[in-house]
Amino acid sequence: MKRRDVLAGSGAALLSAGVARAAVPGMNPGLPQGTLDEVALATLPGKKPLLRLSDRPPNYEATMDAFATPITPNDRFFVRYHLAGIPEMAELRNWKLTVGGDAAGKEVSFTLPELRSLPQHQFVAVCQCSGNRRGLFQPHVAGVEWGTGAMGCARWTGVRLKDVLNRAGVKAGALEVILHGADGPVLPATPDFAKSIPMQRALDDDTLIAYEMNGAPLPHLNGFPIRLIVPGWTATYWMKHLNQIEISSKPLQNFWMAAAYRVPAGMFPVAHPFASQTNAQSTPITEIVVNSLVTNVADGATVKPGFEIKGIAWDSGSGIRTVETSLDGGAHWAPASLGQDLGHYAFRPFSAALKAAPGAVKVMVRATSNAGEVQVDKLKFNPAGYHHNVIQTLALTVA
Ligand SMILES: Nc1nc2c(c(=O)[nH]1)N[C@H]1C(S)=C(S)[C@@H](COP(=O)(O)O)O[C@H]1N2
Ligand SMILES: [Mo]
Repeated sequence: MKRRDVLAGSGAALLSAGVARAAVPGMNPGLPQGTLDEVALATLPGKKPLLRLSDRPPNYEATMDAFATPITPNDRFFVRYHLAGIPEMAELRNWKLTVGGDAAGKEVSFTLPELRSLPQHQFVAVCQCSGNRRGLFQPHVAGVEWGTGAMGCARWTGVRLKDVLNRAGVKAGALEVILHGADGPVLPATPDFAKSIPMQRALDDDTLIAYEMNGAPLPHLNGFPIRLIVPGWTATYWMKHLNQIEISSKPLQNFWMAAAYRVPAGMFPVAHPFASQTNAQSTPITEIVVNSLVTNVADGATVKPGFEIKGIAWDSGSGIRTVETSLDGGAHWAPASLGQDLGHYAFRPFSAALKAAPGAVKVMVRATSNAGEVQVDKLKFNPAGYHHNVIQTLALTVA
């Protein structure tokens, strides 16, 4: 039996019951065969069916139709955990946030009502796992073999992280803000999940502690009662069940900063480098790369003449300038129409009529950000499988 089956609890029972399972329709054929064989639609408490990649910890991605709207519904939002010790709702209701650390003026704590009494802010932003599309890497790399659904876009409501930090007081030598969540390892030997962000990003007006997602309390598995929102950065910093913040004069040195979530130095240029965690070889993954996804038709489908291709595009927060389609292998590009603008951190819908004669056609789609960043023709290979934003090509038949 494979290790994943052993760990998967009820999933393992299903598999060993000898249920012959066909691959879920619409799954990207570029995923590793083992993933195509094992992934199933499954329902977590409070959620509609999602694609289950693992159960302990729960790693479930959204199905493509969850992206038909630029806001992803809470019950269809993906779920990603590193560790399987997730506190129950009853425990989380007695929640308290403490803020301290060696570069804090004093230690302070907040109950949820106290937090809610601070000035409220909200915006729409994409929450995307660094490893979204890892399963499409060629050659395949180790890690959760995500397809295209380890992401979602929501309206987040909460308070500015800087307002909370200022209650404790930020001393002159403050370098990083360290974030802890209430979840933890099941076995004490596993390193606890803690992350840090640079001071500049922590004091940014757009860095929020959110208590609402799309107008409702955060779902249990998306971080109830509060999580950090670092719009424009990949979701590894978006600490769920946030219960402890340290204002620190030293860089956080743990597995999750020093070994995981790093990309080769210089491979992905960013506007604001994470200097205190960068070395000659590598740097933490931070700003999301420009990307797009066709959401109303899967590779290999047959469509009617004049079919309207629909999808979403997003980047790290400059906003989307254009989405274009090409029917001739990238020699010519035609602009798609952009839809509703929910803010520069949000999914931007697009649509384009497929002007192709009956028969086989290969449709390429690429997005360009307002910062001038374009999706790549060729994968920027990195061993951890991050930042996959290769131009999507769909083989369609018009009939
Ligand atoms: N407490 C806690 N927060 C966390 C994580 C985690 O394992 N524990 N994983 C991070 C990662 S890597 C991702 S991709 C997002 C996933 O957010 P979601 O489960 O709400 O979709 O949460 C981030 N915050
Ligand atoms: Mo992630």
